[in-house]
Amino acid sequence: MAAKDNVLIIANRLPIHRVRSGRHARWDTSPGGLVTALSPILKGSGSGWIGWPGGTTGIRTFKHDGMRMIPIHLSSSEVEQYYHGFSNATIWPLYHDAIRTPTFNRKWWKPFVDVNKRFAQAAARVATPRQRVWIHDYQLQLVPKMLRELRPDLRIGFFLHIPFPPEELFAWLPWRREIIEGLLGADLIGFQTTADARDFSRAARLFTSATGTDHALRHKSRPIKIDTFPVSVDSHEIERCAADPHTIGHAQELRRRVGASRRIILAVDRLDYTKGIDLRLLAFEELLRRGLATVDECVMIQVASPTRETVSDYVEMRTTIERIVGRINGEYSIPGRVAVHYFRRSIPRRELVAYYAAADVMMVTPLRDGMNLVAKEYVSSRLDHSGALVLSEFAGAAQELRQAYLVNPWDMDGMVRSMDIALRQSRKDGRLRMGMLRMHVRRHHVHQWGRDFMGAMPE
Ligand code: ADQ
Repeated sequence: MAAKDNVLIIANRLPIHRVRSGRHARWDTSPGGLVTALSPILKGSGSGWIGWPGGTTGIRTFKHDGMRMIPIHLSSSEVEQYYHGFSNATIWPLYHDAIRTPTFNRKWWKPFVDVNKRFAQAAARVATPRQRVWIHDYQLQLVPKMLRELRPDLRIGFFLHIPFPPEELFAWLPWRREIIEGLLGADLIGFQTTADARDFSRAARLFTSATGTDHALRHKSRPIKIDTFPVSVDSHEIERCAADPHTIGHAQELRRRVGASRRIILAVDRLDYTKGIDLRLLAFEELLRRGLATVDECVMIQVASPTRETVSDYVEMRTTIERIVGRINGEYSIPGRVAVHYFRRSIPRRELVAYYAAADVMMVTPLRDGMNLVAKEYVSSRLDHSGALVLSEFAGAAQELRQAYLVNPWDMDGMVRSMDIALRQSRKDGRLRMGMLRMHVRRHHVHQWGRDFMGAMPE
């Protein structure tokens, strides 16, 4: 997007948060895919960004990286009920195929409505006449309708970063009509895949008075466009980073440290139960158990950044993962040859690209994922067209990255087979696949995604 596209962004989190070390404090990038996607297209644009600054209190509107940051403060009970509760224990599991049973707690609904209202009111206050407003993600699904009521002059877009569930699942939600009517306040609603867009349109026709097709709905005499905008990465920036001598040196150092002759199987995720980390580790254990690979030949590196650490499902999952890692290492590691390196931390972007550049096989095997940017980041980092991507059928990215080794993460035999094939792929086959994957991501980069979405908004 160019500077003239001055757009107002509304997202649950601001793209930065305050980090304290000793007596000093600095702004650091907020974790997660939404910020990774939006930051590069908005930097220096003069756009405003309305969001929660995390734990930081008492700050007012300020400038950062050429953007205007407009903080929305939440009380600790709102964090508990709107964020950890309704957003992350009701909507998040429900929209991810109910991998964990969603909690339907009536006490969380009002705080969810109240916080959505606060975001809408802030936007109504700062938006210029007829400005384009781009609302993001599942925490703010009521904002489009609320904002339209306050400011009918605005042009409103909404993008859902996570999947939209099939109607059989969505039907569980006691507040299903309110949520859909909230979204229908937008002029344009964007999804990651055609299946998400279709499922939303069906649910809208079923649970509200909306009429129309999978791409064009009418509700209360207003037209609403529904479309697919697969999110992507800043492929040129990642390529620049991968070509940097520092990154190349770092990748070589990583390979030397784990043993230069060993093949590296890498996985990078937020520590979330949707990402399938436990099943992936079990598949690696099975690969070793069957003797298809040895610790002399390969090593697995799992980098997992902590999130939502106070939600009980996340605490449980972390314990399970740590137990599996301990068991694999206890069984298979030998002196100087650790089977699984497990890093539970966020690592800086530049370092992450060095990991991608060092990895022979990248495992991206979520049980359900809106898109998954890690898959696209890996592809962008493979400047010499080497490497293999093993990708879950249930990541939105699988709709585009057809030359990856596609797997069903629930199918243990299939996972082991794919890992084995990826480790043994011929140089020629690997280069052919990676070449095509790279071509796709280079063409469909995140700047194009931003332009496509803004281009689909009403004039
Ligand atoms: P996420 O669920 O956060 O995003 P993803 O798309 O993979 O998932 O993005 C994660 C981002 O965080 C990537 O840029 C990755 O590099 C980074 N990251 C992950 N682990 C890290 C670590 N240990 N250290 C440093 N960085 C790490 C949501 C949806 C996705 C969708 C995005 C964007 O769930 O499906 O692709 O939004 O729309």
